[in-house]
Amino acid sequence: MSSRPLSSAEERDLLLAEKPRLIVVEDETLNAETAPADLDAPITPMESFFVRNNGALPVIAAEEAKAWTLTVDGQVERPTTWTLDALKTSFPVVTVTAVMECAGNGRSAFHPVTRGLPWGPGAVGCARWTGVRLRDLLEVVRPKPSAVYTGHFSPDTTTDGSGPAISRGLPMWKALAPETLVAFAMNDAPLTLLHGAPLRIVAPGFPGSAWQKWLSRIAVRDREHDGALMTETDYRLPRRPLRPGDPIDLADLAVLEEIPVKSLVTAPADGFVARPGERIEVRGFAWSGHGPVRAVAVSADGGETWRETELEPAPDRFAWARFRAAVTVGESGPVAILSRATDETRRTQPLDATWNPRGYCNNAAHRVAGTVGACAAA
Ligand SMILES: Nc1nc2c(c(=O)[nH]1)N[C@H]1C(S)=C(S)[C@@H](COP(=O)(O)O)O[C@H]1N2
Ligand SMILES: [Mo]
Repeated sequence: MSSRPLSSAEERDLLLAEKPRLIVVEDETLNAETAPADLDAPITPMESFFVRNNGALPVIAAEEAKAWTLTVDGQVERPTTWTLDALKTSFPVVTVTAVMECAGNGRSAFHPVTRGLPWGPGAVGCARWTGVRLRDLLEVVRPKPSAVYTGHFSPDTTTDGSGPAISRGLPMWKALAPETLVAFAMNDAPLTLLHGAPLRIVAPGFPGSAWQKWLSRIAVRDREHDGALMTETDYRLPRRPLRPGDPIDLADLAVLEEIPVKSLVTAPADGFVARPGERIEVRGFAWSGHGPVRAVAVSADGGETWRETELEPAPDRFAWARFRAAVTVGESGPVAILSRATDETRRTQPLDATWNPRGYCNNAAHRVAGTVGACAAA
C-alpha cells in the first residue's frame, strides 16, 4: 500500500471543505464532533457527521482506490480476495439505517476526567449505510470450527508511523449478524475518504471503534483479536463498577460490544432563552445497541418530575428514534431539560454517568440548560 499520511494542514482543509460546521476536538489526527442542533434530522447529513481518526488519515489515490481489494483469510477453508466490483456483483447489496457512536462520546462530562479525547455529546450520527453482508463473504471463505473472532486491517498508521492506527475485530456472532456490512456507501453516496472509502465495516449497535475504515483485510481468528487498540484498557469496560483510583485488573475488563441506551436533545439548544410560561417543544433522538428504544421521558425541572414523550418508531433496528414533547417553562430563572430513554430490554439511562477508567459509554441522561426571563420577550 503506497498510501501516505495526510499532513495536519491537508486534513484541516479536507474537513473544512466537507464539514464546515463541525467542532474540532483535536486536530493532530482530525477529530471533530457535531453540535446537537445540527443533529436534528433523522438521517444525519454527511456535512454534519462526526469524524474520528486514531492515527494519520491515509491518502488513497484514485487509482489505488479503484484497484482496492479486500482479502479474507485466517481460520478459513478458502481464503479469498475480492475487488470492489467483485464484491458489488457477487453479493446482494443491502442498506441499513444505523447510529454510529464513538465509544468516547460524552467523555468530557466524566468526573474525574479520564485520558482520551474530550468529546462533548456530538460524536454520534445516524446514516444510511450500503454494502454487502460480511456473513455472505464468510459463507464463501468457510470459517473453520476454530473461528471465534475477526481481525480487521487498514493502512492508516499512528502519527509517528510506528504501526497500525487501529485494528479491531468482531466476535463471530456479530460478524455473522445480518446488519453487519462491508460498506461502500453512506447516505446513498460513495463513502468519502474521511469516512473510510473505499470500504469500511458497519457494525450497527457496536461502538464506532468496531467500524473499521479503509478496510483491506479481515483475518478470521481462533481467539479474541489482539490488534492495535484491542488490548489492555482500550475500548474495554470493567465488568464490575470501579471507582476512580481503584487498581485495575485487566482480567476484569471486557471488550465493549453493544452501546448502551442513550438519548440526545437536539432542540432546544443548550443556552436557550424562553419567555415566562412559554410552551416549547423538546425533541431529539434515542438509540440503543441492545435493541429498539421503548420510551423516552423528559424533565423540564432538572429531573424532579418526568413525563413520557411521543416516540416515533425508528426506521431500522439500530437507527435512532425521534421523540417530542411539549413542556411549559416556569416564570423566571434557570431551566434544565433532561431526556432519558429506556430500551426494549428495560435498560434505562442513568442520571449520572457510570465512571470507568477510560471514560467510555457515558450514557447519562442528556441535559440542556436555558434561562426564562422577561428579557427574552423582546
Ligand atoms: N482504519 C480506521 N478505522 C477506524 C478508526 C481509525 O482511526 N482508523 N477509528 C474508529 C473509531 S474510534 C470511530 S468512532 C469511527 C469513526 O468513524 P467516522 O470517522 O467515519 O465518523 O471509525 C472507526 N474506524
Ligand atoms: Mo471511536
